[in-house]
Amino acid sequence: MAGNFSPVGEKEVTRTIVSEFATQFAEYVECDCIIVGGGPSGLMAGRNIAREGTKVLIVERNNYLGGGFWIGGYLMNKVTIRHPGERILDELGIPYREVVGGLFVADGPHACSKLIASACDNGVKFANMTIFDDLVLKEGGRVAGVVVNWTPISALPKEITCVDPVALEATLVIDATGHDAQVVRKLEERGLTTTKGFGAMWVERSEDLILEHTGEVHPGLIVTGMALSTVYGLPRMGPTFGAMLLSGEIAAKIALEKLHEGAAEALNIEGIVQYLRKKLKQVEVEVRGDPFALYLPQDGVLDCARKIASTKIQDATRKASSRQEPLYGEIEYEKRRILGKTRAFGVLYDGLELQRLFFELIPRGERSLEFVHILFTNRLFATWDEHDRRYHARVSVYGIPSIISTTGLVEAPAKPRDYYLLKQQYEVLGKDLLELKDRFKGAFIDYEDERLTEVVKGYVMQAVFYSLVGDPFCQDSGCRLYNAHWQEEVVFAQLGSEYEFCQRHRKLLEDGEWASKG
Ligand code: 48F
Repeated sequence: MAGNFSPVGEKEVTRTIVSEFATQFAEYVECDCIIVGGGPSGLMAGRNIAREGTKVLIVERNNYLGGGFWIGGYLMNKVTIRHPGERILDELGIPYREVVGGLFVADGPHACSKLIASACDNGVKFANMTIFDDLVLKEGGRVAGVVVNWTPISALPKEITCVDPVALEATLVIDATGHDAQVVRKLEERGLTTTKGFGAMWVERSEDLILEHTGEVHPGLIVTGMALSTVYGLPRMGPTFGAMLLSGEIAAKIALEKLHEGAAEALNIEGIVQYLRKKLKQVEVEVRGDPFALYLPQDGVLDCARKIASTKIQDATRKASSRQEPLYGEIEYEKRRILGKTRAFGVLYDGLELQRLFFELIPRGERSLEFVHILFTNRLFATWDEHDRRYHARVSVYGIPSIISTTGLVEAPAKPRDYYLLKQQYEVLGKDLLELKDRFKGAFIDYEDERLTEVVKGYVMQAVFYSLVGDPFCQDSGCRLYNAHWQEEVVFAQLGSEYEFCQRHRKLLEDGEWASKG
């Protein structure tokens, strides 16, 4: 007899679990942010970071999420919050009651489940029953991910569980493991930091101190919640949770600021437009805005995301002849980027293919050299060089359209030779690379560099000259059209030289019969 439920059987159920889990896991092998610990501070941080469209994974060793937030203390499930923490209860829609002035109480299960639900609603993904085991450390000791294993494996005797862990990469990691401060402790084991161990209880002081100390403790690693008391020797606080929620909120703010570094924000488009109008008097200059928002129809987003994902360079030493079909996660990532919900980190694209894609976004009637379409992006791209048979990062690719990369400007031209020599030493010694950058301050263009707009003007002029005379470059190292390969050359050509353009190019600009629009 037919039942009420759909006629699907065991195999479909199993296949669904396996494939859905595998797809999600594969996607989250590379994240913007990994949070270790799904207690109140980790959940709050994750919720607020994911709310901005950022890719966040919470790694939790238990099956259940929530850490100590289910229970107030002494196995009693009423949680207390001191003012101003009730603001977060309001934000999450958690019912509560003021008991005495400034002290609020809520039901643990209600508060905790609402916080978990809000994290999920905002797009946080979870790897539960997953235990943090170690860190991924890259150049200069920067934290670049976590090594994890299944929790049950760590609980079994070694002789029956010789199972290697796996690693997940992230731009940022947050330690939200509570009193254990497991992530920071790993750094300590490696001699990269020290922890003090948490102090005795003092509720009135500890909450403020936790908020004050929330922040980055090491490049790429932020700490939130009770882990801070272990790191800095702050008093423990007992069963009150306002500081956990507010510390998570602060950690999210700091993480988002860090994640936004390297974006094109520092570029003053209006300043560039004024410059172009001054230099090219007869030319109409127009700012169009985000080409995806303008020219990509809603139903074209997925296809465009797939195409962009397939321009990703997997290996800088292998020329990609036929592109592989990108993974689901890579397409989703590009979709979020197109919709302006996240940014590119560490992804390298094929510049010429990217240009071809952007070409398709240009209105048909404008696909000629009469129009100088210039597109700014913070995507990092590269072009293949037959000489040494590898891809090289580039600041710009000229054509229709010309694309200029703000991250390329930082990453593509080589830094001073001494910098690389010292960098090797710093890496061997595990020293802070930021300190090294400080030593070379001004010698190269960096993220959020206030000289960025000025420098980009030269690249915009290269794009203009490409359209005008078919050659964007000049041999004169003091001319803004010089094709610089070293940062020192960029700084000289764009900022240091006594003249802007060489005689020939200046004359071309002055005499130019500009018929094009832009
Ligand atoms: O302990 P926990 O709730 O940390 P929190 O967010 O909040 C602290 C309060 O609960 C309370 C307090 C203030 O009122 O004193 O203690 O700072 O949540 C920490 C989470 O991290 C997980 C752990 O299971 C818990 O859910 N965790 C700890 N170590 C690991 C881990 C690990 N190695 N791998 C994965 N998860």
